[in-house]
Amino acid sequence: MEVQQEQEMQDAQADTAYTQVLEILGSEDFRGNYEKACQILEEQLQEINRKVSGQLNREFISSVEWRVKSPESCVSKLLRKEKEVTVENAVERLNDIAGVRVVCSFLDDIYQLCHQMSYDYNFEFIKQKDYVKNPKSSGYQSLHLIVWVPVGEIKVKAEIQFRTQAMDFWAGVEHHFIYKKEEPHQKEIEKELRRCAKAIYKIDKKMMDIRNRIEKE
Ligand code: 0O2
Repeated sequence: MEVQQEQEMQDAQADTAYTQVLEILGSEDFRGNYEKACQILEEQLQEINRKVSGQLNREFISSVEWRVKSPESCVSKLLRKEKEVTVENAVERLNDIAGVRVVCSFLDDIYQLCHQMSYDYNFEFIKQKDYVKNPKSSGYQSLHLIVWVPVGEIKVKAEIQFRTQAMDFWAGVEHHFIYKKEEPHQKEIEKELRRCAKAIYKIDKKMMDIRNRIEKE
């Protein structure tokens, strides 16, 4: 067989394999358990919110959002990680097929909430990534908790991102315009965004100090 024909056959086989993986990752059967895991986490976060907001006499959590990663995004992430595109690899290698994002006003609240989630619900812990203490090279800050969530008879991996409103503003803008993209003036913009991220950290600390001062009075 000629080299070109052989290449075409391999490409066609890869396309069929990708299509099958995309179909499974998009199926109700597959996504249902991840959706349930997100709903369970949202309920638990809201329960903590009700309890702690009452104790603090102020809003503890500003928002909770969740999504199940799209099949296309799972495949792109596997390719970015240079892993073979299979359903098994998606389940094993991707920590954020179930992704929950929780936003608080204050910096110390995100740590308290993360602690409280682990303490109140006794999750099987996988890992914590503190991109607030160690921001990513982009400037990205958030606290990530990766856990197993029991869903009926099985357990499902989920990532919870804890961040302040200011960090969320930064991450939303950066995700929309820059993350995983190649823009003209990319380097310049990335530098500006890193500066903004540092300014946001300072503002987050300042806002916390102001709140502490007022609460002491
Ligand atoms: P999307 O489009 O938001 O879903 P791991 O396998 O756990 O070691 P992982 O998941 O490869 O690590 O990487 P990481 O860096 O912890 O990122 C997890 C998620 O955090 C990302 O998911 C983003 O949601 C967010 N994130 C990480 N870095 C950045 C960043 O520089 N900017 C923004 N805006 N968000 C970031 P995805 O799948 O990459 O993206």
